[in-house]
Order: sequence, then C-alpha cells, then structure tokens
Amino acid sequence: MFSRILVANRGEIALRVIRACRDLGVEAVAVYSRADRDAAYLNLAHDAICIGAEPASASYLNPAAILSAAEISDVQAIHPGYGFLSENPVFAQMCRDCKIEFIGPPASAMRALGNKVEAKKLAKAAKVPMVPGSNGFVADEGEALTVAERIGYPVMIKAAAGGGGRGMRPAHNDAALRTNFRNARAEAEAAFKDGSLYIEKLIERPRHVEVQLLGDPKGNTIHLFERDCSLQRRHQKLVEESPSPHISVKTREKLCAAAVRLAKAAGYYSAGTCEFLVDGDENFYFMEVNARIQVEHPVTELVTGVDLIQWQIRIAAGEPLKLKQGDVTQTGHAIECRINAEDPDREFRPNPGRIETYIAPGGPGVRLDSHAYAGYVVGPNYDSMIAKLLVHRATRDDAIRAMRRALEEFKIAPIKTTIPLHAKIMDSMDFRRGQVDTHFIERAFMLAPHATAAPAA
Ligand code: MV4
Repeated sequence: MFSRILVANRGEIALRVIRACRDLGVEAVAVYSRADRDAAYLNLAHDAICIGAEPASASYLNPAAILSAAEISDVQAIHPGYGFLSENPVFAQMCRDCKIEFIGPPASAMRALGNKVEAKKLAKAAKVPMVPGSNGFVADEGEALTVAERIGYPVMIKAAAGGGGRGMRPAHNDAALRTNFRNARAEAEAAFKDGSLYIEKLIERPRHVEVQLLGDPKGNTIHLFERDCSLQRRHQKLVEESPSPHISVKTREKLCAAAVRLAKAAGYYSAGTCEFLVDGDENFYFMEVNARIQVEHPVTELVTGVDLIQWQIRIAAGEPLKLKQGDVTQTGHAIECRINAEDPDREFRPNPGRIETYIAPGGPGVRLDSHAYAGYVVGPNYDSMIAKLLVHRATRDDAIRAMRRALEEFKIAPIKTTIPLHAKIMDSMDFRRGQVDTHFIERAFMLAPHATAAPAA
C-alpha cells in the first residue's frame, strides 16, 4: 500500500478521498487554490499545498502545479477525483512518467473510451447493444439523409466532441434534418473546434441508467449494479438512486453483463461507469463510458457496502481485486440528492455567499458527503454543489420518506439552495411512482397541481 497520496481536487470529493486515505492508514496531501485556502477539510490532510490562483485553469487544472506539489511532498500516487484532470489521458501519462501512480484507468483505455466513435467500435465488438445509427461520422447533409432513410425518423444528430447534451439536435423529417444538421455543425465547430457529427435513432423519453464497474489490471472485472440518474435538469443530475425503479431483474442482469464485457474489451481497470439509455420497453443502448469515479458513487456504496474509493486506491497500489462478482449484492434502496447553492426560483442561478446557518441532517440511514459548515464561503469560481445527501433504507418508499425527513432537518441559510426543490421532488406522485424519465423536471416543475401530493406519512 502507498504511504502517501496527493488529492488533486477540492470540495466534497477531496474530503471523500481524504477520508478514504485515513480509513486505509495512508497519509493524504491536499492541494488548494487561493479561493479554498480556508476550507476546513484541509486540516484533515497530513499536509496542504497551495497550487495557484482562484481560476481552475491556474490551479486544479494546472498539471505542472499539481505535479510539483506531488514531487515536493513525496507522494507515490495522485487521486484526481472527478472533473478537472480526472479524465485527461495526457495528465495520467505525465503522472506515470514522473513515477507517480495515477489512481484511475490506463491512459490507453481513457483515450479509446474518450472518443465516442472509438468507444462505439469497442462496444460493437463486445456485443453491447447500441442505438441504430451512422457507423462513424456523417460527412454532409446528403449522407445524413441517407442514414435517416435507412434507420427511419425521428433521429438525433450528435457532435462527436459533444457532451452534456451540447451539439445535440433531434430531427423528425428531411427538412428538419437539413436545417438541424447545419446548426449542429456550426454549434459543434464553435464550441469544440470540431464539427464532426454522427446520427442515431431518437430514443423517446429515455431513462439514464448506468452501471458501476471495478476492475484490476489482471482482468478481474466486476459490476456493482446500476444507478438510475434520469432525474436531471439541462443535463445536470439532481437525484440518483439504486436500484433503478424501472428495470426488471432480467434486464438488470443483461445490462450489467454488457458493461463488464465492454470494460474487458477496452482493457479497463480501476473504477468506471458504463452509461445506457433505456426505453419504455426496457431496451437498453450503450451511450458512453465515464473513466473516473463519479459524483453519485455513494449511491452504489450504500446498496453494496463496498467502499469504491478505497478499492480505487488498493488497485492502483497493485492489490488484486479480491472482491468476486458473487460477493457483491444490491441490498435495499439508496437515493442521493445533489444540494447546490443555486436559486431554483431564478433559473437555477448560482447563489454564492457565506453560510451562516448550517444544521446537518442525520439519524438512521442518512449519509451526508459535504465539505460545507457554518462559516463556509461558497465562492463563484467552481461548481455550486455543496452537499450530497443520501439515504439507504429497505424499500424505495422508506427511502423517499427518510429523504423527505432528512431534507426537512437540513438547514442552510441565508444562501439559496436546491433543498426545497428536492423536497418537492420527493413529494411528487410521479417520482413516488418511479415515473421519472429525462424530461421529468421540465414537465412537472412548473409544478402542475395534480402532480404533487401531501408529504408521505
Ligand atoms: C439521446 C437521446 C435520445 N435518443 N440519444 C443527452 C446527453 C448524452 N449523454 C445523451 N443524451 C441523450 N441522447 C438518442 N439516440 C436523449 C438524450 C437525452 C438525455 C439522456 C440522458 C439523460 C438525460 C437526457 C436529457 C435529454 C436528452
């Protein structure tokens, strides 16, 4: 095992990784930008090193600053968390070239899976179901029309370099396809300096279901079941849960087995996630692989009892994955609410400021992953997530009630947060029936009166 690890991130995930290090008896070295110099979690690390100015580009996204901090603090490994440099194969290789282990997958797998068309080729070879579409890029409108004729309308135009829904346009007929193809290309060129597009059959009202994977370099690869992340707004996840309320035992088995096949085909190791779209008939289609630990990983930790961050560290240190597929079970139901410092009444605008009141929820089945506290200042430089509130209970109904209770206990003032929005979601009949697809928020939250009910007893 390593004796010292550098945590190349901030906020709740930096704290989560520091906790995993302490649980393993490993020293954690934190890094911070000048904006985070007063954050309390820095005191839980063995050491803390300033890596630059407030903008992420000067600090958390600056490989030279992070590697310098790693060299002077004599660490054997770097944990990148999520976001920032976590999915950057160049950074992963730089670490390893400096003889510092990058706690994550091999750069080769990050490269292969980071490219959407490349990832699809791998998925096809591994017999993972995919949305019918163009095989690779579509050169021009003429070719787009030919593809649409073959697969049938409606279709979805996607940017190869896109993500989070950017550069994505539906088309229901030839005329719309011509217009939207041109628009999508212009948008992709402007946003990513890469106008490459591809086309898929449009999946209506899809659910977002993803499979957690864990593997070692020897090819021991397992899944830790699925998370349902369908409850999103503008491609920002708001609520995640496991099990998915809308797949059968049989679909779950097929979905998880497909994800494991893909990870093996890609030579993937460490933690990762395979994303699928699931339609109303439980057909599932491969979307992409996230080559990092994800924000919502604690949902899986709760239902499986497996500490994913500890395993990432153990695997990077060369330990074999002793955990076998048969050892992993999905027990009870877990839900996560992402609490953001945003004002839902003002288009979810970030709402930075000093937290004066902070009363944390607790009690049976509650987990709170947060770096915030009374006196903490939410700055304008980074994303606005300040807490992940999770519950784990025997059934989905029990979990929803526990979440409702925990949300009521949770007091943050005077800054605006998404806590009241989450309370409304927990009260909504559609959510309680598990009737959540990717358009739930847009549909229900200008809150139609019939879509809500009194809080569960
Ligand atoms: C789709 C789709 C419908 N049909 N692809 C959005 C982000 C990207 N990762 C995939 N996305 C979608 N791809 C086809 N062929 C609908 C979406 C989509 C979506 C997917 C997952 C979660 C939320 C979403 C919200 C809107 C659209």
